[in-house]
Amino acid sequence: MGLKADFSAELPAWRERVNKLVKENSDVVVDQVTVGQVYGGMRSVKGLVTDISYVDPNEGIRFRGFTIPEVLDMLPKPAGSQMPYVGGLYYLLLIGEVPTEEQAMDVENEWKKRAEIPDFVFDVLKSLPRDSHPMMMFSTAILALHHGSIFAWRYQEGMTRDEYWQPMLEDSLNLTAKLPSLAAYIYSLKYGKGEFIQPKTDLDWGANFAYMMGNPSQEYIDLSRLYFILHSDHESGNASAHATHLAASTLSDIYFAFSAGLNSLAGPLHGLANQEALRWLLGIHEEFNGVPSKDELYQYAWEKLNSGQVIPGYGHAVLRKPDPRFTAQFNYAQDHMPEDEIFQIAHLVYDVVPQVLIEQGKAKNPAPNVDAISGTLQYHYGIQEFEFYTVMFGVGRALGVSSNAVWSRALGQPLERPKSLTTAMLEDFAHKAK
Ligand code: NMX
Ligand code: MLT
Repeated sequence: MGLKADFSAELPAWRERVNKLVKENSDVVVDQVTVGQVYGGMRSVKGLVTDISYVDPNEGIRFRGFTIPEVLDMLPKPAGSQMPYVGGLYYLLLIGEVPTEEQAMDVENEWKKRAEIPDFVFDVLKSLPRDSHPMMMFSTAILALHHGSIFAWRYQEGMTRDEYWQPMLEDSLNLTAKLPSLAAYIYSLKYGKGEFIQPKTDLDWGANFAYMMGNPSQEYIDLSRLYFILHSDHESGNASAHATHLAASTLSDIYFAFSAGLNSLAGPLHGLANQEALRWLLGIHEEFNGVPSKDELYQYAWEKLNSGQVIPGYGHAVLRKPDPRFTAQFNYAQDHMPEDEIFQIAHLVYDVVPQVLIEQGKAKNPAPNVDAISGTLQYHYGIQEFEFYTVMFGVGRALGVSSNAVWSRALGQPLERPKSLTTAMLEDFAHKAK
């Protein structure tokens, strides 16, 4: 059938379901908004919809209804590999069903056909100062790729709203196909790693990334697949997904929209926390000349909090238990690198920091999120330039946000435009409520 035909087959039932829901229930109240939420980053306000993933505060992410262990177990895997094809995950996110090996390979093959990056994108990257943050380089390169947007071109030519999803899917496949090479190219250019290693046509998307990063070991190939799968989606309210959705809701194409998403991923409260988390673990290693005792770490964590800093990798806007994306990477590290001292520190931090945050009494969630451990594994496998980790987060995140963007087009989701109020109006609400 192929991905496009499978998507096409899913669509009529979804359109009917959504049209019926909205037509018959448009006035049904889903949520109320408090002054605290209006001034508090809209935390927990239910105002978005996606069927691609859902984050339960206690259980964590489910992709299309499946937990992370289920996804890792059910998706087709290359022979001899512990982790599945990333193409299989993209199929699951887009179509909503677990793919057969043939369907997963269909996505992988589409990616191979579309992987070539135009030369001018490399020229743009080469023209940037070498001390640029790699997230700026990545986001700039994505914007440059807009030049080839099929959606933008078809929109100018004229097409019906029902057709919007088709060029959006084409663009999304074209975009995601290029990301492993683009990220690996930025890595080799920025950190002077010598001649860029060209992708190999016989490797899958995840394996090619590991190969181009200069570590084609089976362990790093599997870790790369795991990393991209785990970072792909986290429902639609997180900053990078929401920024992508907001930008795309103006009918801008996926290149403009994903670049917007990346720009929000680049903040330390979001994706950049992974580099900060590793910086903090390495700082502990340096301070104590190795792995500290529990008491020493307890004191150190308090000093950090007392100096007004956050503990990177801990806390979450939605989650209230350890993030299963943390657990999956923690288990991988436990299996493959238990002797690594930075991992041992990450383990100790996991034992000590939640208690410190509970005692401080501010964070609603004292548990680790995905960023608490991801850099530790990358560092172990030789990717030691930790500014680069958010680029890798972005490569993974593209899978989720582009799947959402295609579905938004397919279901005719409108321009997003919530209403703002003034402080005086909120004071008035407060006054009347008393
Ligand atoms: N260390 C210190 N203080 C914290 C932490 C933490 N890890 N987490 C929350 N707090 C504080 C927070 O700064 C806030 O303080 P104040 O009232 O003085 O403003 C208070 O606890 C209440 O915050 P919450 O409601 O628990 O968290 P919120 O939803 O506002 O923010 C995060 C969520 C993730 C931004 C926050 O927990 C944080 O800053 N964590 C550290 C950075 C991090 O790990 N970010 C990565 C998130 C995951 N990702 O991949 O994007
Ligand atoms: C994410 O993966 O986007 C982060 O965990 C942040 C979030 O969900 O708010």
